[in-house]
Amino acid sequence: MKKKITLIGAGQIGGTLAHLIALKDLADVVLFDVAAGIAKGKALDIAQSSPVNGFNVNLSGTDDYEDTKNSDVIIITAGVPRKPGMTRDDLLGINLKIIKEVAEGIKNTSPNAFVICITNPLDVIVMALQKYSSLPKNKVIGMAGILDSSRFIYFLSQELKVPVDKIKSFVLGGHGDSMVAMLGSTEVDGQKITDLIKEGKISKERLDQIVDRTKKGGAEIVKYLEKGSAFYAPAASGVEMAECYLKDLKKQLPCAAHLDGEYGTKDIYAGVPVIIGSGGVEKIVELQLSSDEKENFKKSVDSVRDLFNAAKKIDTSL
Ligand code: A3D
Repeated sequence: MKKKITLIGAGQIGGTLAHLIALKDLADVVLFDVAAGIAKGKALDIAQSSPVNGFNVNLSGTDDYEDTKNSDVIIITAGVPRKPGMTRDDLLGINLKIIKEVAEGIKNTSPNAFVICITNPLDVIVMALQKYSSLPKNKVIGMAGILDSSRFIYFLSQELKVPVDKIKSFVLGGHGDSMVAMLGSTEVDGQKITDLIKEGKISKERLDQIVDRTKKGGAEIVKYLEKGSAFYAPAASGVEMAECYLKDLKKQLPCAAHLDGEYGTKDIYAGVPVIIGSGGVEKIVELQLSSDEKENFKKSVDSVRDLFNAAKKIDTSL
């Protein structure tokens, strides 16, 4: 039997997720949205491309949680995206309310699902989702690090004229302006980026500019689009996580996971490398960080904690 992926939110990312999942023949797709027409319309439109693209999955749209029952994976994008000039944190109040509703909708209908959250502000919303739903922490995870790392790798590849698949890097911490590009773990064609600086292949200043562009990568797109935020790369990143879980690939991927002592921090979600397999988050990988990286990671986690404290003031049940 085909696996079942429910997409809560059938907006820009939701629709792109559905399309990518169908093209990969990964699973049947249920698109759920409070705007049921959008969910139904997008499901039908993508389904009508199956003769052209040759995929064989079932797609449907709904605004009834009963139709999402027993999903293997749930990917949540329900919420409001940024407008130009807004930070992700500005979305807290409105998206917190939406995520509470979603948690109520999924917790009893799909208690065994692997739940991937994409709604911003990411780390705080995924933490709230886990608390509201009481679903197991290793099955509730946030998508951000794959996207941030992918942006960084793309910018490096453009700068150094090296194909993206020859570059390895991680961007960790919270999905905000304090995210941390792990330069100590960044390799270009097998060489450490720090060695490339020593050899004069890239200056420290230029690398700092690329790191800064990565941190502001989402805002750069929001500014161009004027309405809405990035959706192609975020959707591709979400699908990679879902695929890794469904196919038990056990890849190491940077994701927002619940930390319980790892990286010297407790009871908070933040971006770290994890192994995803059929058990959900099977392991949190602890990288050796330089003292600078440690300090920046701590600052980033502190800003997530501050924002979660702000969330607790909005909803004291958290
Ligand atoms: P958009 O195209 O507006 O889609 C959101 C959808 O959510 C709309 O179709 C709404 O009708 C729907 N919705 C609203 N309330 C509910 C509800 N209670 N239940 C079900 N559906 C609801 O936004 P988008 O797809 O561009 O972005 C979705 C979210 O992802 C936003 O919060 C963005 O900020 C966030 N986002 C995160 C990243 C990360 O890397 C973490 C990247 C890009 C966007």
